[in-house]
Amino acid sequence: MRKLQHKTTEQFMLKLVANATKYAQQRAIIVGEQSFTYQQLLDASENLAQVLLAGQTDLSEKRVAFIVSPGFDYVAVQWAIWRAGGIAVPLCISYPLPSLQYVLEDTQAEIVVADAQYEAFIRPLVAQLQLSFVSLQSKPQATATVALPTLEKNRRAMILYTSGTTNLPKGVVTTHHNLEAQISTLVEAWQWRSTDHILCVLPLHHVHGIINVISCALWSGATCEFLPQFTAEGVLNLFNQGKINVFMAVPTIYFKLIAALESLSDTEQQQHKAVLQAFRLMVSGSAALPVSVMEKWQHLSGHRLLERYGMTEIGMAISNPYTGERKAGYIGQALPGVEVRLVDEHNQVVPTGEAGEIQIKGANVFLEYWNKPEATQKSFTSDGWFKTGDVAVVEEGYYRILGRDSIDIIKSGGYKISALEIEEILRTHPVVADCSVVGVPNEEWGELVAAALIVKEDSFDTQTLHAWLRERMPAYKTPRKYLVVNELPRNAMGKVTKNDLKKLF
Ligand code: MLC
Ligand code: AMP
Repeated sequence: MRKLQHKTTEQFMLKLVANATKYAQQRAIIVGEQSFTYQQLLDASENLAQVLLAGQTDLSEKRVAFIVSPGFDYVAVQWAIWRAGGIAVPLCISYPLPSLQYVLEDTQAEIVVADAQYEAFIRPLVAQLQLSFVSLQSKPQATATVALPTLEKNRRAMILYTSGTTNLPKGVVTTHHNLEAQISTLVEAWQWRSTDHILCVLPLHHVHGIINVISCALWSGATCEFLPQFTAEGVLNLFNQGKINVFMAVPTIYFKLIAALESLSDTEQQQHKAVLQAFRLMVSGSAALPVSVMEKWQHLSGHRLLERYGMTEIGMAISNPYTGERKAGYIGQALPGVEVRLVDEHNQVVPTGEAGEIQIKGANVFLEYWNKPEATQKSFTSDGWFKTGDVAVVEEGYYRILGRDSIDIIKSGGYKISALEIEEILRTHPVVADCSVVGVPNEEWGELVAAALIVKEDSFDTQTLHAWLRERMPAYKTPRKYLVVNELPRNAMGKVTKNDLKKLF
């Protein structure tokens, strides 16, 4: 296990609660016609913390998984788990059951919380795994009240799953101290304020939505409005109400908003532009922002997007400046409190202007991969730098991403997808003799997942295969292109040469 740099008794949760108390009567959350104050959030999370504790004094890092629609209940459950001393494991609401089962088993979750929308779906799995279940539909009320536990800063707080260069996703463990560092650097750098009103359209099982959007907003006394299912029209309608002044999204979302705006008349476009120009901040990240998207967005909205770079393991690390030049095609400079260096294959810092792997140090960096000490150790240098696997260069003081170390990591719609994970599942299909998965460049999605297959039957059809895959993995991971081949391109060692394969698509 990695050695912690900090161990004090100052509490992240106490600060979060103190901030919320300061803004008690202000609106914290809006979903559709409903709105909730910070006081309601404090009350609901305290009640749920007591429900989870059920008379015990501390959940002592028990894993509590929750499948809850984006909105007030999601945040109330998240805060409740933290306040009760548990580890929050947010489940992806679009996962099929086998993917959820993997997360529940891998985290060794003991309690599952579900809202009305997901209760019937998840209950059989909860029963099969013999876990405790808390139904939000039944509006649970605490029967016993205990003093909420005192949490040291290095208490584990959250596990988020990330796909990588192994065939199964890994659980990234962040502590309360990590969360505070990840939030406060952004609050400072992007000048968050209590008058802000942000729209959340992102999924809530990844850092972009969880940290950058909801946690920064609620740390600052701002209002967070949810649009649980993204549509470009839905977003533009909410923008038009004139209250939202901060927005954060992945490049694919800006691409879709641009397409929606471009389909409107000139007059309508001008009306939208007048609204968008009044925003305080618009951020893009999770995948490379194409210069063309940045320029079109500037033309349509009058806004220069702020691009930043992050990762599940580190939160955000590098950002274009809030004030100062936001350079197209660049991710900016190190955020406050985050150390960044570029190194060669021997972990030696490269001279300025040369390409190297991005390595990160700071209180923002995660603690460990859950139950994977070897993977954790491999992802750090002997002197404690986290190895991101992303390659960059510094030009005129700004970092520019050049690519990734591994061809097996695909970024599509801002989601990180492991080619190996998809190949592993494909190989379990009775008709697939062999396969190889790659990401092919695509303007809208960044990359599209593409699978080359060697099949055992001529009558094979990809539609049936696609439906079969959909039962085993979330939609965003499923291949969008299939190609049946007689053989896969291989090198002298017999290894599939994925760069050659990409050319076939
Ligand atoms: C969905 N579709 C895709 C696709 N995903 N097609 C190609 N490639 C993909 N990856 C198709 C669906 O099959 C469907 O088509 C249609 O698009 C709509 O599907 P959907 O599921 O409703 O998609 P939509 O809601 O429009 O999703 C698009 C999106 C979503 C951009 C909103 O992908 C998203 O929320 N991305 C954000 C992911 C994120 O938060 N990443 C951050 C990770 S943290 P059809 O034909 O079936 O109707 C991280 C660190 C950091 O990266 O730095 O932030
Ligand atoms: P995830 O593991 O899902 O958190 O995704 C993290 C990865 O997203 C990083 O390692 C990068 O490869 C990529 N990423 C995040 N932000 C950017 C960006 N602004 N430009 C290019 N890639 C990015």
